[in-house]
Amino acid sequence: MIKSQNPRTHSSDTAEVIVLGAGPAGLVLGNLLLASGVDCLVVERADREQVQTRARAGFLAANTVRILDRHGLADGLHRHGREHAVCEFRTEDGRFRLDYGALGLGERHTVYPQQELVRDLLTRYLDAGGRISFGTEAVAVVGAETLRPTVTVHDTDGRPARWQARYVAGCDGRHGAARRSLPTCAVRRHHRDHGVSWLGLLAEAPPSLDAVGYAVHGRGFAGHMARTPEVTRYYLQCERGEAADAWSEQRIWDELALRMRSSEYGELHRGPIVQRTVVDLESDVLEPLRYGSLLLAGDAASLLSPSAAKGANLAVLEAELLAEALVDDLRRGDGTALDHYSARCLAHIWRAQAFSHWMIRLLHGPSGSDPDSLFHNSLRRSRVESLRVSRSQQDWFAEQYVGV
Ligand code: RFL
Repeated sequence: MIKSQNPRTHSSDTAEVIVLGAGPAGLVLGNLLLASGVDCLVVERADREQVQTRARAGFLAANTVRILDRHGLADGLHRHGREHAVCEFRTEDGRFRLDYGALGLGERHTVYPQQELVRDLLTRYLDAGGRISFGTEAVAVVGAETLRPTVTVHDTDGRPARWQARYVAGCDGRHGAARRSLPTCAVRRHHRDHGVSWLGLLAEAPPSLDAVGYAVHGRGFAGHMARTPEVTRYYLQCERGEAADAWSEQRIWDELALRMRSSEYGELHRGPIVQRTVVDLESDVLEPLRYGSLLLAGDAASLLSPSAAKGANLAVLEAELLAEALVDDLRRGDGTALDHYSARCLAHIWRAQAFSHWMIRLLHGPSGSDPDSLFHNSLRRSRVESLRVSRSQQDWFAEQYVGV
């Protein structure tokens, strides 16, 4: 039996929809299903504290805010989030700023740490009587080709159990049970390793500039993104396979200062590094996102490199599309939207992948001085220069950068 946070009167081993994972995708989906009276159960491997303190994304697209607004889930981000609309590029050819909020569709980001959004969504879900089982690992989805799929789990005490639903929503990320349960013959997996790694850092230090900073340097890329007035995310391109703790704090700050050319453009606000993680820049997309009664959303459906800051935004968008489709099917007996769910999401996913791929090529060049490296670096410089001088290129950038 499930030790759920809100047992209420539901039968504890069945639900109309079992949602795997309590990240942005799973919790938006859970809230929307609950609001439509669909009996759902969220299964989450981590405990509540871990779920609501994991620092990851922070830049919410305008459309993400609209979705959360539509469902009354945006109070926290309106209270504590901050609007953001400027990028600054620093390269060997100088620096320039793009006020992307005044370009393209005129949309801005809202900076609001992902863990705060997750906390809001979780609180809302539980307050509304939603059922969630923390500390419960989904092992596999069995019988997805039938109308009664089963999720096998290890419950909070590590005991095996089987829970049944009409649908299972795989929102359990790239390494979750949903992906593992898909027969290889039923899905195509597109995977690309971009051959670049970033050391992702969270510093207890105020932002050093009033813009997202993208620095291209002969020693590699460096990035700066505000999170809160006290916390800033930085990225440093590093060697593939390098351990996150191979860098001392002194070396991190010296390297960031060098690559961001702080002696020319202003010193960085230094502070303790409170989180570090190596991210290999990869793209990964599954097609289709449905196998019978199992549907995928968020990182379980597609993985993007953080270069375009789209992952959490796609997760929210897909969760809304999936909730609408499931409600149509379960409440109105109309499965049309479920049939189109995969194609609708994939249109957004590939657009985000294309932009993220473009960003990777804008921000990284080969390090050698052989003819091929020199050729590719000249192309990269030319791309940055086009962005600096071409208004139509800037409009395109702005639309893609904030859009999902
Ligand atoms: P999540 O957030 O990974 O949540 C999945 C949940 O599933 C649970 N889980 C399981 N539960 C039960 N059984 C299992 N077998 C399970 N396996 C996993 C996990 O514990 C977890 O709670 O996926 P979701 O909901 O799809 O959301 C995706 C986003 O989290 C992700 O795309 C973003 O964080 C990516 N990302 C960014 N996205 C943006 O839109 N803007 C950004 O600025 C941004 N910055 C980032 C990022 C990701 C980063 N990392 C860590 C790769 C910065 C970084 C450093």
